Amino acid sequence: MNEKYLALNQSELPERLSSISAITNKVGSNFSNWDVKEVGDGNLNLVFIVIGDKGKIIIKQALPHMRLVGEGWPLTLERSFFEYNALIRQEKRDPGIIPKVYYFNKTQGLIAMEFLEDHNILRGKLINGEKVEGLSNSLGKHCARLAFRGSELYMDSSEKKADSALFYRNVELMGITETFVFTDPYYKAELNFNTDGLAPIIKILREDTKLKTQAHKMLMKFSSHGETMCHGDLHSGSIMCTHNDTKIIDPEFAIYGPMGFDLGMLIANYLMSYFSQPAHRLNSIETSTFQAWLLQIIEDTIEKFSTEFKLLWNTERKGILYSKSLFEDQGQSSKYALDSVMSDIWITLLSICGIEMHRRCLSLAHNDDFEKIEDTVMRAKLEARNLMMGRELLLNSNSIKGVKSLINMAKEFNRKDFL
Ligand code: SR1
Ligand code: MG
Repeated sequence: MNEKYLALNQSELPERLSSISAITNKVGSNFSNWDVKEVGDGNLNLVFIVIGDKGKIIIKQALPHMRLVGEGWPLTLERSFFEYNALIRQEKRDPGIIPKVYYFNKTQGLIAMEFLEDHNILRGKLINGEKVEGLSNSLGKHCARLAFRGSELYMDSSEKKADSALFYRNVELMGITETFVFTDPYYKAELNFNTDGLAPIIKILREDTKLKTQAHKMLMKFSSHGETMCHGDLHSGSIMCTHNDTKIIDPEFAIYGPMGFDLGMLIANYLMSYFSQPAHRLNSIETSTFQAWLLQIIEDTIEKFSTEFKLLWNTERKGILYSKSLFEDQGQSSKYALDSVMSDIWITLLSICGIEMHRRCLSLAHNDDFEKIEDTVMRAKLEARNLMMGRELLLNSNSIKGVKSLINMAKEFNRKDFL
């Protein structure tokens, strides 16, 4: 496997991986019996399930181009290096949240990891109306642990600086986010597409210079405020669940960026699921029941995040930021400082949430929550609610006080018709 990069395919994979003991230890060495399926449905990579006499494994390999667009959009294989490094850090900062990693090969852009056989992608589960026990607990705590333990609230300063320097080299994937998330939704970019009928809403968004300024204020934060390591792409397609267990996958977009980035993207994906529910449930009772569950998930996730972040603040704050030497050691409370940090995270979260709600309907990479709605008149009507709430979040992130206001706002936009 140390030869030049070559993309794997189903027929050649067994022989090519048969000499890697980290892999044969898991699936067995009788490679002629391996059953291999390519199951990747993401935007960037190949993903294989390999089943052998002894067990099953996932092989993820980066392609030298963007799978979604094709060979016309070349990409380096480096993202796999960043994904591997992010996985290691996620496991250290929140043990058990990622699939087990067995092997990494930089030249081949290849990671071998645990096959989460009983887990499914959260987005599909939400489209099907399946609830997940413990979802908010796992993800709220995870976002807090990743944010806190990757920052100089916790890390040794030189280690954190070295780590952020490493991840700042993930320029290609940062570039994708900078373009497709923060910029393309707000003008007629070449690769954009949208549901027919949304033109009046798009006009409102693209003519609003204050809105575009807010979006790029957040881009400045994203590209220049390396506060902590973020997963970088924490949407419902990067989360896998059983009915009561949650794992996070695909951190190839990992960056050192603002606290609140991951949580904002996650909440946006819950809100998009919320607004799309009328198209996926059989009747209004089912719709409102599942929508109520989603809003509860949002509320609980933010609550778990806050509680965990506060706990870490009080028990693990050993870095240079807001150090105990300035507060507790002087016999003073650090509550004002904590509230101020939390308030910044909240404003970032709301703004990123609004931007993610925009890009998933207007830019290149859309969500199945809306995309699977065949009736385009209905899709446009539901997307319009989502887009307009995204606008409200972005314009008024400073004045939305608390999660209850966010929940009430979602209910209000869910009742409105904009088209
Ligand atoms: C062109 S890549 C588009 C999107 O797919 C990934 O999952 C990220 O969300 C990225 O923005
Ligand atoms: Mg991904």
